[in-house]
Amino acid sequence: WTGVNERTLVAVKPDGVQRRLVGEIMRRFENRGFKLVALKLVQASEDLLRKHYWDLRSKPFFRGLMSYMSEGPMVVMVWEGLDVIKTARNMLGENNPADSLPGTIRGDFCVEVGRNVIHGSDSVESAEKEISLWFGQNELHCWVHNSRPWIYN
Ligand code: DGI
Repeated sequence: WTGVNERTLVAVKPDGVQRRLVGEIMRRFENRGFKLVALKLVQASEDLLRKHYWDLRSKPFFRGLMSYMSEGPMVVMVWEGLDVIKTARNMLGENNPADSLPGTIRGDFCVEVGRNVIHGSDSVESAEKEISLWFGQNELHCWVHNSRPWIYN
């Protein structure tokens, strides 16, 4: 069971919460076999969002992105499992929903990059950074997934 402890940060953005997609999105991650280790509803501060999207600070859409992400609460979660970072990105679809295949979250639920419903970490480094930004150590739960032997061989 090496590698099954990989973690990623997934966040349902304010549009996803408003559009009542939280349950549907969580169901997809549960059904896939991933383990939920942290979860909260949060109205992100500007400071937090700035840190989260620091790499995009010089992009022309940055101000719009900050305001979009502040428009309401988000559901932020950490999912754990084998290759979860890459698999979650595949489940999300492409950054631009128009390039996202049907069956992916963005491919099924949105049409515009500026309202693309969900975030997922894109690498081990960004997952670690984002998880520590959004969650305290005591909010990350260690528990045994009792279906583990039926998901991993
Ligand atoms: O990791 P992703 O969310 O797939 O993509 P990213 O880290 O390059 O961009 C982060 C978010 O920034 C993305 O989910 C939506 C927004 N964004 C990225 N490119 C554009 C954009 N927003 C607008 N309006 N226009 C863009 O070209």
